[in-house]
Amino acid sequence: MPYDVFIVNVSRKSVQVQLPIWLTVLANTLRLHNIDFDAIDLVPVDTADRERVFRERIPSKPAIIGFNIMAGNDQINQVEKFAGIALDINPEHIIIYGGALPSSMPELLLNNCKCAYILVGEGEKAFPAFIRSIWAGNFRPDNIPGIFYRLNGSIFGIKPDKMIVGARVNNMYQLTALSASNYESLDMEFYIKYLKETNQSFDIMGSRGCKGNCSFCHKLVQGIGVKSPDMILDEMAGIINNHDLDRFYFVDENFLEIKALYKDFIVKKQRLGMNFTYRGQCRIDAIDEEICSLGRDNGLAVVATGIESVNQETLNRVSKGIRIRDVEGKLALLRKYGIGVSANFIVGFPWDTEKDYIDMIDFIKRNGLEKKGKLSYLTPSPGTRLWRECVNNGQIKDEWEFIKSLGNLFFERTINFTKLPDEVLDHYFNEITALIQRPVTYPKSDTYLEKLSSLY
Ligand code: B12
Repeated sequence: MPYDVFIVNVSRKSVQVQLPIWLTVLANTLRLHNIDFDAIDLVPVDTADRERVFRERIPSKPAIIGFNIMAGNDQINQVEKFAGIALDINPEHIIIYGGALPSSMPELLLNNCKCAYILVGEGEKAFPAFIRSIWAGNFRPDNIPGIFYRLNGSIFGIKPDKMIVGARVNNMYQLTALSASNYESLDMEFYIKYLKETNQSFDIMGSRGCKGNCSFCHKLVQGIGVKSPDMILDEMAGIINNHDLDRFYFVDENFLEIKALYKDFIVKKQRLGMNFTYRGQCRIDAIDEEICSLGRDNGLAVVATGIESVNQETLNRVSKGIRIRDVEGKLALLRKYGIGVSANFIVGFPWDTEKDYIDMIDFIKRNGLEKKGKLSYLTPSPGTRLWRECVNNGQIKDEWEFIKSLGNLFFERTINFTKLPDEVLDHYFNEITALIQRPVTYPKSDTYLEKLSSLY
């Protein structure tokens, strides 16, 4: 085994601390594949100490070093900095990037970044296969779908066109034990104490993928993969028993929407006599009496959903596939059952007018959504149709420079697509945000405040 393996979580500029789900999944799959590795999580480390800690942990002997990157919040620049430090220690270190951003633009990143390889899509099978391939002396792993690399100025690699993890069952993929989370490599005390201090829920993943095809959203995989309810409940029981935390947030887009999964989850939860509350996400049109009544009696505290715009024409133009007149009925249903809502809206569609924003304000007030949601600026995110359009029409001139400059993604205006002056768009953004934004509870301990305040 000539190369040791490291997976590194580099912080991003954010007002929140987030436990890296991706790292828990890679840690789990490496263990199941009997591959020894070290996880370096820089988030719990004091900001001023991160570089020193990283330098101490990276060996001088050549190693495989993996980083995750999401678009925005300066993360690409942070990752590049630490990848650069690793290469300073030994230029023969093999750097590989994975996650949403590298998956969305592998060629661009390989041409501009310090990484030698990029993993596009899911990592559960491809990452262990990549490591074994390097161990075997094969530095051109052409037979592993998803692995991209640069050679003599050209880029090689095959993008997986469907989910490659899990077995296909009917229209979906059943995720296996490979996709479970293993938390052993993380400083769980750091993350759990933060959640308790800020009264937040523990992020958990029940499924991956989305059937939607919105122009502004990037999909990591084609298809939907689901964990079995037993697997999900087992992960939840671990958190409840080991950390005395019984509030969860299903971060996957579809959890409540895959009704068979949700019902099965409830039946098994009841059978196990487990007690917890949770927030779940779904499209608003998936909400019905059955979900509400099942949810109310079984811990569903909040449904998070994207309404995006209150203008039907806009919803049609972005292929949202919902009718605004039905939305008010769905919101009323949630109210009737005493289930909270977190509603997401977007401003900045090219054809938006001031009237759209005045209507949005009315809609929020009429439906009691004050302090119950989030507002975003329409932002081109790498790998989306919107991004392509911006490149084609010259709104994004240099893709690499633009990616590096992405700041507080969705909450900071990057391009004004409307015909309104910037000040007018910003004015409505601020006014609607003040109305709808859920209050954020900030931590009190210095250890968290130091990390967050140094960022924004
Ligand atoms: C859950 C989620 C979140 C959660 C994260 C929770 C958590 N604790 O991790 C929350 C809600 C906090 C979140 C926030 C944001 N998110 Co988000 N999020 C997602 C979502 C729905 C799923 C991601 C996930 O956890 N999947 C499960 C894990 C297992 O998959 P994964 O992370 O992709 O990792 C797999 C592979 O990518 C690969 N892999 C990952 N890393 C690495 C590293 C190496 C070395 C290797 C080899 C492989 C590898 O292997 C893993 C296992 O298969 C995706 C949607 C999507 N389609 O991916 C959006 C998504 C990733 N988010 C996105 C964005 C933009 C954000 C925000 C920046 C938006 C915002 N401003 O609010 C913020 C970040 C805020 C912050 N403060 O940092 C974008 C990223 C776009 C892009 N091209 O980069 C996505 C794709 C949404 C979208 N459709 O636009 N997000």
